[in-house]
Amino acid sequence: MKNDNDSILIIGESGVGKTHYGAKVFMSLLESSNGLSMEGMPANVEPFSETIGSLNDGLSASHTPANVYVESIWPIIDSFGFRKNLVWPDYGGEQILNMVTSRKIPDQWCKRVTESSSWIFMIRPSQYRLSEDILSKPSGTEPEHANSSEDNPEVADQPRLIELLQILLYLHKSATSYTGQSPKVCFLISCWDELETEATPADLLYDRLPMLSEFIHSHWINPLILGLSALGKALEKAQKDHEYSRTGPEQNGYVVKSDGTISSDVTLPIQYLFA
Ligand SMILES: Nc1nc2c(ncn2[C@@H]2O[C@H](COP(=O)(O)OP(=O)(O)OP(=O)(O)O)[C@@H](O)[C@H]2O)c(=O)[nH]1
Ligand SMILES: [Mg+2]
Repeated sequence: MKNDNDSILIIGESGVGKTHYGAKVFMSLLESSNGLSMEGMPANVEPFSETIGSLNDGLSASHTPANVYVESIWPIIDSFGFRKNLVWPDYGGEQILNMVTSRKIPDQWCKRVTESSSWIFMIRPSQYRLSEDILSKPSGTEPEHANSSEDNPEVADQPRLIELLQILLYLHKSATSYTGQSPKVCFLISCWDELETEATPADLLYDRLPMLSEFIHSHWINPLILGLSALGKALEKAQKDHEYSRTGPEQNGYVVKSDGTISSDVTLPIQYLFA
């Protein structure tokens, strides 16, 4: 039987955790204990195989080169027996930043945005500065992966993320104006373990990025906002975490549901989008 293809567009700037999440989803699909599982041979797994190898060794993997865009195709089955081919992308997050700062959308990205019916919009709060931080902290104190642009280094983080969402929504709406269908979106707050909070994902977003949170709530009546710790803890690139390696990546990592409860099934965001 032929499966339908279903593309989830993963949207996230550099360093939000796209590649590690992709690798973790892939590994979870191979376990039968989750709501979604792999049924059949995945195609083009290379984008994630290096990261899977690193995680098995208790190491963090590298940044994806800026010009790379690759798609892996995973034949999946859900708990009701529905099958599809999940098309999962990986790319260098600079491509997202460049679209916002240059306001030029490459044709391939237009196609991806307009043809996808579901988006996972990844946000890593520790990468962004609130406006008061910009006034109080000297530049140079940003985390390793802070997103900046040579063209426009000081575009504040929240307006930039809002502008990104507006561009994507505009593109999607222009292409689907006859159906009026807007994409299903999951806002995924990544690297949750580094936030050290008991808040629900929606409250955390409002607390850390209030302007972005207001924008999201003004556009979606009941937005799906979840937390994610793909790794469960921070890993180093050179220093192996033997405990992580011994227990295995499968035993680490979780999703924080809307009500603040934890699930070890990192495929939950996909299940919600497909529901
Ligand atoms: N603490 C913690 N760190 C994480 C988690 N997921 C990813 N990271 C770290 O975040 C950094 C960036 O993760 P990547 O998956 O490479 O991010 P990316 O979005 O693919 O970035 P680009 O390839 O640059 O676009 C890496 O150093 C990871 O080790 C997590 O769940 N918790
Ligand atoms: Mg990457």
